[in-house]
Amino acid sequence: MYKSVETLLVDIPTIRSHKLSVATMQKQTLVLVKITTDDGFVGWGEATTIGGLSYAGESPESVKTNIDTYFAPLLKSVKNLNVAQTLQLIRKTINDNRFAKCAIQTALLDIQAKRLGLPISELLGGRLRDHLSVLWVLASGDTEKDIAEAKKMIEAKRHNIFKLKIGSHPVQQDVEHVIAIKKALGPDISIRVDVNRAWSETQAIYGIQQLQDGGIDLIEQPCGIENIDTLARLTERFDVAIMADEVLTGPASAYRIAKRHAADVFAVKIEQSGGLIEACEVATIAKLAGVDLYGGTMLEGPVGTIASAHAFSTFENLAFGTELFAPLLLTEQILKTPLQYENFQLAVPKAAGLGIEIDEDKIEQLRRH
Ligand code: MUC
Ligand code: MG
Repeated sequence: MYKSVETLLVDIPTIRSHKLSVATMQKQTLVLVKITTDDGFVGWGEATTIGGLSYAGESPESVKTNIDTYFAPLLKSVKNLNVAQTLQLIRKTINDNRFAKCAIQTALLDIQAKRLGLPISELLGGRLRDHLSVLWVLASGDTEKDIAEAKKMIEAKRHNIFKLKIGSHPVQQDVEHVIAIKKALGPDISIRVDVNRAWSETQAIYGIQQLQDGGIDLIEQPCGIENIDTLARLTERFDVAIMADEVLTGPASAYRIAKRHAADVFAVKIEQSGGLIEACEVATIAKLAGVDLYGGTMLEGPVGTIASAHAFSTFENLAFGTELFAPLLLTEQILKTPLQYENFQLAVPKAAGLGIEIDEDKIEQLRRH
């Protein structure tokens, strides 16, 4: 059934340095998985992460090793199992490795959807929208450069919502940076912040109060992930929406966070969830618990971005939009036809499978050997 499973590491410089509290990126390493079947179908998936091991517990190199050593032989041994049974076998045989599991699941769904002649969204219950709102992340590390970048994006009708990466400077300095950008862009532009776990609870109380007073709309993962009580107390204390990101690692954690009402919003990510199907389960838990949704990214290239778009297109309520902007942060194009970003939105492809065509010659030029 599955003839080959290849994992490719593709290094692509970013258009500028991208500064998070946990890492400063000058390039992104796309982790692409290509699965080929005996009867000639090809499926693609992605397991990209951020800053090696500085963001999460899987690195590009560990994903490649684990797929090549464990997932690939298992998949090649599969006989007469459908996709659901194959995914169940993987879950039973391999612990953790959510990013790798997501890439494999994406490729299997890509193959299945191509077989059926349908977009992947239709295997996930069916899309409710063909376009997704997409914000831009300002993370140059310089207030004036961020303002100029945002103004260009608004004028080009590319993005009119911005997320600011903070947490690498003293709290007051970060707050002043955010408020200066909010003032420069005006009341109609939504500004959110992502602290990426950098603040203690006391720092968070001090920082969030000022951000709330300054008209900021969303506070993402202000504190560490070890203790959801902290997040719950901040959610209870402030009117401004508090969003769970790194702490949200799939359906089981979604259930725990929702039960405790430790966040107003979930940043759903297909990789953090362990796959598109699990991301949809996270969305259902959120719906039942009255938690709003936001479509997150691990800064994947076009494969992971479009896989995410298919999943997010099925969510009933996507109140905070998405951040599926990362292909635009890369200096190289790996698709034959670029993704369609227009009028502040990304189009969800309608062709079968993921609905994108990979430029394999380009990947061959860029991949690590
Ligand atoms: C994160 O923590 O949200 C998403 C956008 C970005 O710039 O970094 C990622 C990770
Ligand atoms: Mg985040």
